[in-house]
Amino acid sequence: MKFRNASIIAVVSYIAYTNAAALKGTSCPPVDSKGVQRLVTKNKLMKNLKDLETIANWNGGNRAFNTPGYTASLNYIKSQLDTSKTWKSWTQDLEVPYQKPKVTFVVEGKAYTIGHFQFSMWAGEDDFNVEGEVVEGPPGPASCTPEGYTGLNVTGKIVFVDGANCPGGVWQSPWVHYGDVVAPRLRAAHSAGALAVVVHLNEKYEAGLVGFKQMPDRKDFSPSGYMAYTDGLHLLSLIRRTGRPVLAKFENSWFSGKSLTQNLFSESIGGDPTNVIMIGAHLDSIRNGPGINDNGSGSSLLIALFHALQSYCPKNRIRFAWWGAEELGLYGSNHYVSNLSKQEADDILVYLNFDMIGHGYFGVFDGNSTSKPEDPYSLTSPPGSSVIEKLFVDYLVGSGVPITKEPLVANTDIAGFVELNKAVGGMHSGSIGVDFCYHRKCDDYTNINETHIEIIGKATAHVVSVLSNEGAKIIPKALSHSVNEDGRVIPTKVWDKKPSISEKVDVTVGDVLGI
Ligand SMILES: *[C@@H]1O[C@H](CO)[C@@H](O)[C@H](O)[C@H]1NC(C)=O
Ligand SMILES: *[C@@H]1O[C@H](CO)[C@@H](O)[C@H](O)[C@H]1NC(C)=O
Ligand SMILES: *[C@@H]1O[C@H](CO)[C@@H](O)[C@H](O)[C@H]1NC(C)=O
Ligand SMILES: *[C@@H]1O[C@H](CO)[C@@H](O)[C@H](O)[C@H]1NC(C)=O
Ligand SMILES: CC(=O)N[C@H]1CO[C@H](CO)[C@@H](O)[C@@H]1O
Ligand SMILES: [Zn+2]
Repeated sequence: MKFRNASIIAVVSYIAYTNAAALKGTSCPPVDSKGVQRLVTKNKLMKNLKDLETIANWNGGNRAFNTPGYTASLNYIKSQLDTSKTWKSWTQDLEVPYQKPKVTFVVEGKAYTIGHFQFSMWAGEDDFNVEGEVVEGPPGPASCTPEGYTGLNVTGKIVFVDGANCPGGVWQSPWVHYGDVVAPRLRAAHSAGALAVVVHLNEKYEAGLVGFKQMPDRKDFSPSGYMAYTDGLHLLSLIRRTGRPVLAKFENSWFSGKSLTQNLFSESIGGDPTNVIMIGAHLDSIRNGPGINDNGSGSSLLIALFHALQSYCPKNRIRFAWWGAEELGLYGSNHYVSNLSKQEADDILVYLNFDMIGHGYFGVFDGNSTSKPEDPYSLTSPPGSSVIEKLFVDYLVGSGVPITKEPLVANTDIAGFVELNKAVGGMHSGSIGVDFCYHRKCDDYTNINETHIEIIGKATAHVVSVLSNEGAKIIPKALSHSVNEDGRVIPTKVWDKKPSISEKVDVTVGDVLGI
């Protein structure tokens, strides 16, 4: 009986859907969870990702900020948005500063490829140009402490150290934390009087170094870099075989510039403009690869939802945002938030974020999160966030899907909206430790589990439908506080250490070594 009713409803809503399309928005049904879910399918989600991958392949292998691949990704989505008569779309320009290091390491006339630990807090301040003898450092973990250098005179020399994990260091295969392996070595070599230090990447660190924990202090940061495993073996055999000092020239200089990029938006023309449901994902990739899980997967979900929602007239207005320059430090979303007028800020009811939803676990952002002093990236969830969390959790639990509580962190596009005290939520399926291809070239189409992304897609379809229909009743509205002399809202800093260009971007072996 129940089943029979359900199928009748399904037929009715299908008719409503075709009518709505025919009427081109003159009259159409409110968003219906089941109907939207039906239209968010794995085929559609995967098709968008295939297209984004093709775009990366045609544009030098990535879709990063300030590259043709980003522009092509933006145009690809925009051309789809522009087909709608019931939604309006626009872009927002922003100027983003960036820096690029140029590192050279030449040993007896042979140039070795060196990765720069480019994203320390002091990026840009460490131009150097040194010349000296290259010597082998203490073996293995001994180079993690100053004591390891006992009996070894490295004063004025470039020390080449093994990159094995340090005692107590965390190694989430295949990743190893930068802070755990690199920072102690830089400190130790520096205190032993070395002129410079080059870390020989361990062959086990297939994916490289990542993370921004325990950054070295400026005073510990002597000229430094890392070398790939095979290159390092070559250098070692050279040092060992020549019975005389081996000289190297080690140089680094930074190039700084500014470049324009865009955020892309689309919103329903209909729907209550004073209770806007915002849904965002970042569109840029890192430079090392096509960025299909990170974060093409979130962008794909937004495209699929956009198409699915064309059949409905949202009760509360729905606005999608594809952010630019996230990977450089959340520039796109922060710019958007800080350019809102008081009215525009007040009109936003909630913000949902989707990035890296292609495989791993089913992480739902914690709506009751509190910021912890020991974790500078942790955030306190604004009021209403637990309502959003519950919508996701109830849906997923009801579908028999296991859930992981995902802490609310400042290094996502959510941060700007937390600073407006807006209810936030969304899903995330894990990065380091779950996604072997995180920030690597292999983050391509085949890195996506289509069952996984579909489950998250349908859960989101459901939550967006509920929020579009009842959001104004179930979410407390956060009104903005003060405005500056230009009439723009002043976000309340929840975190004074927001990722900057130097901190946000992970240290990977990628850019330089191309893996
Ligand atoms: C270490 O080497 C430097 C440079 O070769 C030299 O000036 C210094 O005296 C040496 N220190 C010791 C303790 O041998
Ligand atoms: C800031 O917002 C105003 C409208 O409120 C808009 O006219 C202007 O173009 C925006 N500026 C940027 C840089 O996006
Ligand atoms: C979040 O906190 C609220 C209020 O303290 C509580 O009612 C709710 O059960 C909590 N939700 C979760 C998912 O922990
Ligand atoms: C794909 O994801 C689903 C849902 O998380 C999981 O059950 C399945 O094992 C995954 N498949 C692979 C090949 O990992
Ligand atoms: C930093 C990064 O590369 N990308 C983001 C992709 O999305 C997840 C979830 O929002 C973020 O944690 C990552 O920072
Ligand atoms: Zn990323």
